[in-house]
Amino acid sequence: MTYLLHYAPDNASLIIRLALEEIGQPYRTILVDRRMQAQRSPAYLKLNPNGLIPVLETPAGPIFETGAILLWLSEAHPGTIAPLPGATARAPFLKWLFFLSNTLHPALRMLFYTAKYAGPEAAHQAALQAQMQAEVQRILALLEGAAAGPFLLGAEPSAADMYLCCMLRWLSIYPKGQTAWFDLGAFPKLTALAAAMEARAATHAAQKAEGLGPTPFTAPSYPNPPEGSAT
Ligand SMILES: N[C@@H](CCC(=O)N[C@@H](CS)C(=O)NCC(=O)O)C(=O)O
Repeated sequence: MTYLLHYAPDNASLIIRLALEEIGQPYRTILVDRRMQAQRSPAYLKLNPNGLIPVLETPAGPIFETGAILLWLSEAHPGTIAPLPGATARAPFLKWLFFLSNTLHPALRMLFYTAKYAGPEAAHQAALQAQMQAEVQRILALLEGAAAGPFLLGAEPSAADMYLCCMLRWLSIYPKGQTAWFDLGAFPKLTALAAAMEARAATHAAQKAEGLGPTPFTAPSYPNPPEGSAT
């Protein structure tokens, strides 16, 4: 069976693409055209009633939620993108995976979709932006202190690194024109982690597929994808 990844360029589906590339499993992709709001089409809502990207179609059915997809893939392909159950690094892996998914990713969503959370008032939106910027700085300082190096858990990359590097990328470039507050260089271990992930063949494949440019994590630029658009 070939997996089918419902994706939009430079969306959270990028994390799943990196994981599939690391696993080395054949997969196909299908564009969710955000310019047409295809994530809200009846057909897509049957796959993910939240109308969010990504969805991965698997023999177990369609899975949504990035963290859940990563965990499912790590179980379906043991020893590829996560420490095995029972290994010393398994508990830290789960801890950081859930932390990224439950804490950092929602903070990014509030930065990127501020009106959805703060409503139409400019002052409310500015307050939420400021609060989430401070929250992201706190989270990244915590990860900077915890990262074993070169990857979060040590010598081997895991799905948690793929998740983190994509979020570091997005913080550098989104929302357009509002990223002056963010400086990856303030976090040397996370910068080294991003550089280590950038050197991997899986990243090169994702760069090519989604037009991510030469340094997608350490010094990202806006994508120039062969199809679709990021927003
Ligand atoms: N909790 C979701 C969040 C996914 C998410 O935020 N996806 C964004 C793209 S990166 C999306 O679908 N945005 C479209 C929209 O909000 O309409 C997950 O982990 O998969």
